[in-house]
Amino acid sequence: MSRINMDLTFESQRTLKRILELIDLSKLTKDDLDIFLARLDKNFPALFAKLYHLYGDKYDFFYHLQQLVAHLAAGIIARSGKLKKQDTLRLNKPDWYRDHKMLGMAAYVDLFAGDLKKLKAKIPYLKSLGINYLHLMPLYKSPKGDSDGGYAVSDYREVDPKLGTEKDLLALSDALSAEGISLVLDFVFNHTSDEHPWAEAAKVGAEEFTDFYYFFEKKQEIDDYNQTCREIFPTVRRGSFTYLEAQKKWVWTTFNSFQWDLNYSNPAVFNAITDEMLFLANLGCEGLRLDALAFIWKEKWTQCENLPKAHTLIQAFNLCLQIVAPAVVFKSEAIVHPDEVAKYIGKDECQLSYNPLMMALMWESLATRETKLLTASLKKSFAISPQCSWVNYIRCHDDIGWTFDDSLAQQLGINGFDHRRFLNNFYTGRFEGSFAQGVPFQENPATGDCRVCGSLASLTGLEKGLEQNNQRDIDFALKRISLLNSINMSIGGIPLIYQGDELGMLNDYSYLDDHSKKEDSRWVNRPVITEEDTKLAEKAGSAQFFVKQSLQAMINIRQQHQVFGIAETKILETYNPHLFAYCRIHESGQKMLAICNFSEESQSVNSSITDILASNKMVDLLTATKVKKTAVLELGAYQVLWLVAE
Ligand code: OTU
Repeated sequence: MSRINMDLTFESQRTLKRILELIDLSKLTKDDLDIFLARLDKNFPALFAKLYHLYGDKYDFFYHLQQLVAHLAAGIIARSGKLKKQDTLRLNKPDWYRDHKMLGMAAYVDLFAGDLKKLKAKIPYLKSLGINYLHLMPLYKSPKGDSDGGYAVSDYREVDPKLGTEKDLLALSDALSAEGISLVLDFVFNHTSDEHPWAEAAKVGAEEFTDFYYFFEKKQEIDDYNQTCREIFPTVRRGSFTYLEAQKKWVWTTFNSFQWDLNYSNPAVFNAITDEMLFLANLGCEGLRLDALAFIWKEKWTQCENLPKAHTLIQAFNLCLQIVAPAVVFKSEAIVHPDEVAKYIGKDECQLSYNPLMMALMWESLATRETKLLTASLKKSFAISPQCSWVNYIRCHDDIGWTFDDSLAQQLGINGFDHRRFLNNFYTGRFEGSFAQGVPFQENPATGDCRVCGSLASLTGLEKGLEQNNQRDIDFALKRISLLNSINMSIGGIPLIYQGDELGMLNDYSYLDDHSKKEDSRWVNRPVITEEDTKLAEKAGSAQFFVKQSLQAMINIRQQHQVFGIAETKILETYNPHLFAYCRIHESGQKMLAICNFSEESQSVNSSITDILASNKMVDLLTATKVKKTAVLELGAYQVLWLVAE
């Protein structure tokens, strides 16, 4: 083992030396050259090892490596002085994303603001909320009509003309950074649209591009793969392949038929996509969301998901960023089994990751009014590297997938299959007595699998409550919203608010009238946010006002206490099936104990749970009231306590 490593290190150094002699570095300034060489010195051996592992058996490996180093040099040249300063800043404070002031929002440019220029005008709104991380949904050129909400990219370097121009994007990026808001962009690198120039070239048989995607002439080939691959969009088409009439070939399409999977077994694809990635980095974003990253490596007779070489690839991309744009971090979008989610998280891979397990199980606990699965699962999976951070969320632009660990559920007496069916029924209103108003997504008749769509407010019961004008139901829904928000804001990680959820926006069914959207129920939770919506949340007494105010109050508390930032999270047992509790422990010794009631009945907990605070006198940060340590603590319906020692 060590011998192989030693050899690779030696070979990497020798290779780098040769490459540097061959490529033109004359366009780099003296400073840039120094930086470039220093970063290569640090990162090239690892990059070489990864790429050798992926592509070492290709006869033209060296050629591609040389091209890559040339691209990296060009990336440094293209990076602005301002961004280079940001690189230094971030390198000196690498854990910036764990700060207690971090607060994210995910938004569609058009739905949230209209276009990029108008979005600039919304910066004061974002600032008033406390947002300092803004994820803009894909804003690149994409096919007319259905483009999977922009996730079918036709050109990574061209802004969707509906939204503006590259100049507008740069202006926005500057304006955001001037206000201390980190821009996060999508890196849709598993696939391109079938209208991307690479796809167009492949269609007409341009040799260089036929290996950019996975094409198959024999049906047997795709039948083989379909035996082991999970179907992601089964209502679009069965299996993972699309037949191209004109070419008389199948093409790999994990998602929609117009989204062609890139072939990363081809080193030219790695290089080409690295170029696109560096372009995005040089626009000034500080985070790249790695879309559908679980699918990027394929091998026959496997699930073609979460394969070891997918990790190698992401680490290689990460090393390229370390060399050119170290201010930029990766966010993993792995909506998969929790053990697999964890594998993408690491300083050298993805520094940030969505937390789909907690998201799904908060909804699970709301439905069951029980917290055993949430508690046991987070006890097992919440802790990650202290150099990394969760991005916690309640809702996003997608569906809710029930990605919990079946074997752990089994230990608690829960059958995974039946439970998912129950959850799907509950959240799509098919379960009697359910408060939720959601819509099914991608029901698979073969497996019974299904996911759920709907806005935070509609899934928690606000839509039904308002419709029936039932104050009791409205109050419960508002409490459920606060409960979920409270966990998102305090458990540890960057809380990500999905646009409109801060305003208590309900489902939007207008997608049913749009033929390019009606088949994709995720549009139910992608409403246009109008001025009226914003105003309604300012109208004292409205349900929406309550949603916004209670969220804002939590944000304000979060910003005042470091314990919400770089601190350890301990998931606690409450010995009450309806309660969920955790303690945040800051290195200064400061602690915050959160206790949450997931039922509409009052619940009590033995006060020994507060021993962890080591004080008889406590304060609930949420209500700013003193709490005395008596034998039992009482929590009202859906009540949450944020206890600290007085
Ligand atoms: C992502 O999600 C995006 O978030 C979606 O909006 C896109 O449609 C999709 O990729 C394709 O670009 O299937 O329903 O198991 O769940 O990566 C959401 C992982 C999705 C997938 C996830 C994907």
